[in-house]
Amino acid sequence: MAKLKNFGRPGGIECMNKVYLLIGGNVGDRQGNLEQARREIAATIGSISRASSIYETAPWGNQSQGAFLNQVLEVLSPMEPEAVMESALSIEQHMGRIRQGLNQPRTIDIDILYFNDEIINWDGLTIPHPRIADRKFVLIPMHELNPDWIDPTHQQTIFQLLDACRDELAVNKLDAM
Ligand code: PH2
Ligand code: MG
Ligand code: MG
Repeated sequence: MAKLKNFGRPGGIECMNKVYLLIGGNVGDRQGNLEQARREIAATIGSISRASSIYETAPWGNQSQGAFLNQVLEVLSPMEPEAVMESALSIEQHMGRIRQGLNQPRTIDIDILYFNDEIINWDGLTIPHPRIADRKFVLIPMHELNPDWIDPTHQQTIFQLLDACRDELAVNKLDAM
């Protein structure tokens, strides 16, 4: 039965899914919150194989809120997409995130950008994340990690998406601190 749920994906413990996550927040101890999120992601979702620099980014959408810190993580996970999403939600919840609607300030947001090269449109779960191509705060750290990654919905590389992106909001690397 386990095989059924895993349809389309090879089995075996050596077959990890490559998952790109965006983490970010603009409330409280922003760096500390990213650090805690990384720790909890590594403990529950899978090992973090690569992490981008941390960027300070102007708020996209609702601009009357503080600047975010954002980071992209490459995670190797044995989990299915739904389980990754549930783990991400539970980390957000116990880190004190209160959902107040779209584009509101938050202590931590964990978004699934990519799950292998899969396109998933289930109730409540859309992968790739639908607004990657519009947001430099996602494309710039993703480009730092893997410029040649092909976005399966656009059939373009991250380099091409970044080159075409018209978002003008500030995205600045935090110096190593
Ligand atoms: N997340 C949003 C809305 N706006 N802006 C920045 N700079 N960074 C974010 O992570 C972000 C945002 C919705 O999740
Ligand atoms: Mg988000
Ligand atoms: Mg989110």
